[in-house]
Amino acid sequence: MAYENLLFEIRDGVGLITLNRPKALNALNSALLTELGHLLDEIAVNEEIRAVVITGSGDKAFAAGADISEMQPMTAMEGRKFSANGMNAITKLETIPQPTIAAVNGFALGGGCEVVLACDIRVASTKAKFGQPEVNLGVTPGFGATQRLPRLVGAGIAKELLLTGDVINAERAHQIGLANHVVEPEELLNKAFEIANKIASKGQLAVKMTKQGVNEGLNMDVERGLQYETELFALSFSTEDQKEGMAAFLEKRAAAFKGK
Ligand code: CO8
Repeated sequence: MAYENLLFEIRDGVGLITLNRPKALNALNSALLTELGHLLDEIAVNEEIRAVVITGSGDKAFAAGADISEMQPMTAMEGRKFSANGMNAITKLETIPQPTIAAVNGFALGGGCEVVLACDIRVASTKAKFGQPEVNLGVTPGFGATQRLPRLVGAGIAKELLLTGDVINAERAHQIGLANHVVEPEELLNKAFEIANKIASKGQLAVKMTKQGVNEGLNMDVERGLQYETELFALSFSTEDQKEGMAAFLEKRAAAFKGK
């Protein structure tokens, strides 16, 4: 499928998605969000792709939020549809089997920050800025921030960001656990790909089951989560990768995983 608001390429088993509306600071309109949902559906079933990096085009923004000019005249029901479309696409980032890494190159505000929150790992450039400024516009977040931000950084810090609309820099984002790493702008994609390539070199079934274990476990009580981990662990022994990974260790050689 051809995309008008996204760029996509595959580099050695790592998918690179670029949000591509630079004139509007990559603001997320309906067309972009629909395309993102379709692209993630394609990625989810593509076994060639073992990790995904997502970034914004241009040097200013990852995404400066949902598209305000599209949203301004909306009725409540139109707003609901807009939110559901975005929620659907952004939740796919969280639930596709492959790990996702946000490479935050500039403003990640509102819906842009919510895309970042749905990724598994976040790398920020020193130029990145994060915030949930929805209260400045008289609306609540609509693509997951009230739920994902407190789970990531704790309710107290999340509420301060959500209720004040404050924009924070990369260093503060790192301090609160919103960014895993902060690097110079020219190193951003290298760092994101370094992590993605490392993940891509591991046993892929184990990688996917581990992501699933964390995601599903966060919605369970600890006892059921631990039981779920036991089941995933058992399941990993049904794979060729488990036999190969452990044999390679014992034979003191690198494992040749097949993702089977
Ligand atoms: N939507 C639409 N266009 C935008 C957006 C946006 N979110 N952000 C920037 N743009 C456009 C500007 O209108 C401008 O267009 P033009 O050149 O045609 O005038 C162009 O991008 C460049 O922007 P600026 O001139 O404003 O650039 P500055 O460097 O002066 O400022 C900022 C950069 C600080 C990032 C500024 O653009 C800004 O504050 N943007 C809006 C940030 C914001 O409030 N984001 C949150 C939006 S709300 C949201 O995301 C809710 C998500 C949930 C939705 C739920 C559905 C119901």
